[in-house]
Amino acid sequence: MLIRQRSSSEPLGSELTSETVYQQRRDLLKAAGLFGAAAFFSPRSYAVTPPYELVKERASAPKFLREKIMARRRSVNSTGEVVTPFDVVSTYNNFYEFGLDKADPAELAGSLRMEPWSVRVEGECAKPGNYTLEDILRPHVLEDRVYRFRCVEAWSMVVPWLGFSLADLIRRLEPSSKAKYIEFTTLNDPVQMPGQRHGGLSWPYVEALRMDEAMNPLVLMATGVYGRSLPPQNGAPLRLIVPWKYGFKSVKSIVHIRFTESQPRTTWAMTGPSEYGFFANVNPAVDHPRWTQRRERRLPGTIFNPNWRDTLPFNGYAHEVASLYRGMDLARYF
Ligand SMILES: Nc1nc2c(c(=O)[nH]1)N[C@H]1C(S)=C(S)[C@@H](COP(=O)(O)O)O[C@H]1N2
Ligand SMILES: [Mo]
Repeated sequence: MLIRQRSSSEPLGSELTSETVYQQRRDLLKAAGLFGAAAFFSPRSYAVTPPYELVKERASAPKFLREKIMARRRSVNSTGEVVTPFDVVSTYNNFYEFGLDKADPAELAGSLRMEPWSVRVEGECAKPGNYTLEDILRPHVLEDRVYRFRCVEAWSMVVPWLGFSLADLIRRLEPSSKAKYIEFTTLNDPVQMPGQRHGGLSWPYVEALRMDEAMNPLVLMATGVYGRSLPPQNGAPLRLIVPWKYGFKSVKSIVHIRFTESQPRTTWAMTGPSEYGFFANVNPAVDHPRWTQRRERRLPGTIFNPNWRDTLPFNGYAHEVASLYRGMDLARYF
């Protein structure tokens, strides 16, 4: 019974077994000569899914969120890759509202007030309005989803996010036939966000997806990571995760959602139109003007071992998303 498919309702191995037990199981399989076969025939099997330790809830997250997180659906780490440690995921951040240095957000975002939190929904939809975070989350079952995450700066991580499909939220909001895009905006509050007091980007941070991209089941509205609520530096209490696009599309700390007919003006595409496109699909064949996108540093690395690896088209999610771009010249629409 060691080699088998796991259904998504079963708990993760990491919750049931310690690292040692896992290692013993691996050794046992190896001894039985089964490990290679298991890895080859059953990449999603229990035995070969790299486990990860869940992290204890530390923030004083709202009660309803803690309850939702406890009741979440567990899913499999289908990347087949080892996840990046929580310590790295929560201390090496891009969140320019809290400074330009990777270490700034972990140091400065702790003051972000997440209660109360609401999201204003407007534009081409039947259900506009002001939704509290609880309103937004109420009907959705949260799920652990391990995704590769690739920054435009050529580093990458593997992260166990916790959230629900954006498509389910969009269906609730009933976009009209005129809605061709969905736009997301980050909180704009220079009192809480020191980076907004010193220029940098034009605030607030805005990102958007074409509606068919947004409806793809991979797109996650994340509210947690590593089995706990999101640390503020990772975009608490609600952020987007679009795993086949460069990290900058995954907008943090969302307070505003708008359905539009025309393509929204997004922050990075406005800031550097020759360097950052609207689509921003991970594409090893299209270099950034200042560096190659062929390879990436998988975190954590060291100066002695930067852990370089080849970047995959659509960050390895081509079979799920390439059809969205059929007939498009991806060098032109980068
Ligand atoms: N509001 C906002 N969202 C943002 C950013 C930002 O600066 N502000 N940085 C983006 C970039 S460039 C990346 S790589 C990811 C980083 O997410 P992480 O810190 O959770 O790894 O967030 C994205 N979302
Ligand atoms: Mo990024």
